[in-house]
Amino acid sequence: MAAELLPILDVASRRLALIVGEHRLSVADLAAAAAKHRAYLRDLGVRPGDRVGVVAEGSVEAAIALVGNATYGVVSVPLNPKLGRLELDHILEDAAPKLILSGAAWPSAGWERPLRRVAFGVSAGEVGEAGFGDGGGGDAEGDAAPDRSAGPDSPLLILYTSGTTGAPKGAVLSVGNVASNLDGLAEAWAWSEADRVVHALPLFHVHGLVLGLFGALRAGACLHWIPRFDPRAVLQALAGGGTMLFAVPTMHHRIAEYIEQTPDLEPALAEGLRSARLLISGSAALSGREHQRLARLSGTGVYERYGLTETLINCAVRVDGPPSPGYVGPALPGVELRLVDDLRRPTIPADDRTIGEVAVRGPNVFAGYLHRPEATAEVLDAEGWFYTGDLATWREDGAVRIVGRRATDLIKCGGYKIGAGEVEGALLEHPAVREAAVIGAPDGDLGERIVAFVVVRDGSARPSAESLIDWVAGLLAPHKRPRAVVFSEALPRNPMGKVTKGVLKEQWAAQG
Ligand code: MCA
Ligand code: AMP
Repeated sequence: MAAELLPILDVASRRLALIVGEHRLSVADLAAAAAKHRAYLRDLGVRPGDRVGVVAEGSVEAAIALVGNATYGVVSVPLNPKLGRLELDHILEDAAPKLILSGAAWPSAGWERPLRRVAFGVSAGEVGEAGFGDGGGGDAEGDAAPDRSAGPDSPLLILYTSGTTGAPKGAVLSVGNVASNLDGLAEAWAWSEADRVVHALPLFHVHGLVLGLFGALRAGACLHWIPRFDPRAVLQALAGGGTMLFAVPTMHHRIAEYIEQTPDLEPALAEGLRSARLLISGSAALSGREHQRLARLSGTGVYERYGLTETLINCAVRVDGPPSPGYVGPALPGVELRLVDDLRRPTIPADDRTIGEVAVRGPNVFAGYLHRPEATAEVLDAEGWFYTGDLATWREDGAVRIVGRRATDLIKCGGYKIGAGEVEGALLEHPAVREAAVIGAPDGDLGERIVAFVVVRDGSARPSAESLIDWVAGLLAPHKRPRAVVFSEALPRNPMGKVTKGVLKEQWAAQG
């Protein structure tokens, strides 16, 4: 089954499958690279079902490793190459990968803990060689065959995701979760082998990895992956034949700004957004203002879809109708969705007004968090309903409008989910910090920006805001760093002693 996730790799075709920088891999090239990768793992003693860490850096090698792992039936644990010490320690302990595949530059200097690190199995130089892919999908001597033994319940990925409290949890996603979800999306988006997806997302989260890499390949389409986001590079890729764009709202915002603020932009690039057939936004809400601006710049507008790491994509605006600003569309085919009240009863009428929590059920919903049955039981009930924590209304035609989140301690910054507690924990490790509270403040570019309120132990030895920001960026992935630090004498607390984050938000809004 793991090999069946990407059936395109069974046919040694010369069609283009993957573009990364100067590398252009045909389907046959990618199939041969995956076969070589499997043989490499096999010779290292890795077997289907084992867990393998993949440092998901911005390189063609990393993309090949993730595809190769999927065809071999090993469980990938994609790692942000910039994970800080606290997160990496935790993930390695929790997921205990048999080995970690990475480029030579990882981990960065200063890492002391032993790691079972090995180089990627296929180098970028090799895939460019003439005739590399002529052997097809795994028939050459010494290659390891694709794994066809596992069923839809076999784990495929463990993706770490932040929660309101504690360290990130490993969401275990199966082959069936991914395959069924991608097929639902293919239907909603009329996604086919005629498409070329463009994206500039990291490969360690659902959006870039599951939708962008596996999704494009499963649909038989080509992926043009830009490992480091740059608005100009995205426009060039679209103008050069891209038909679909996957991006988080921050990227859409920056693309629009770039077009509007570059007076001498080549007309061909300015046309990039217009030439794509489908612009998709997800991972966070796209504001009405951005919807309007992008509709003007693209002619078609942006289609939103909504999901979570634990459930993959739940809703998508269908491409057989117009974009629907403010709505994330109806549930995907195969996904059951309902809105529930505070007691988790499905009492919320489809009146586009009454707010409830989104609950979903279906083959897209994960099996649980690794080693965390209690955390799993909090979100997944005995009947298979997953409670998302997202608040929404819905219409009679099923269209869902996300209006907020239950937890104030979850922040979406640039499309990344960040638990306030994790950032507070990192700040509290600083010797000068006595108390810390973190909020997500509205931000036109990032959606929300992380603002830290800090009480120091000794007012006469106050560290600079920059040094505290750098401190967090060293312990955690840099995207979890505060963008601003406010030093306070004391934190506002309620009678129970809990920090009142609402007061901090008001304080920030007043001073901003
Ligand atoms: C900055 N950097 C630092 C520091 N400050 N490094 C060390 N110390 C510091 N103090 C580094 C960063 O690591 C980064 O390096 C570079 O400087 C720029 O960082 P930053 O300013 O954070 O980047 P940005 O410009 O704000 O990034 C915006 C972005 C990014 C490109 C939109 O947020 C992004 O890629 N978002 C995608 C998130 C995503 O994929 N979410 C999907 C989740 P370097 O450049 O070398 O890295 S899946 C999901 O949500 C569900 C399922 C769904 O619905 O999709
Ligand atoms: P993650 O855990 O990183 O997978 O983030 C999942 C969360 O992203 C969801 O619970 C939502 O809060 C948010 N999200 C994803 N897509 C959208 C969207 N189109 N509109 C609003 N919020 C979204």
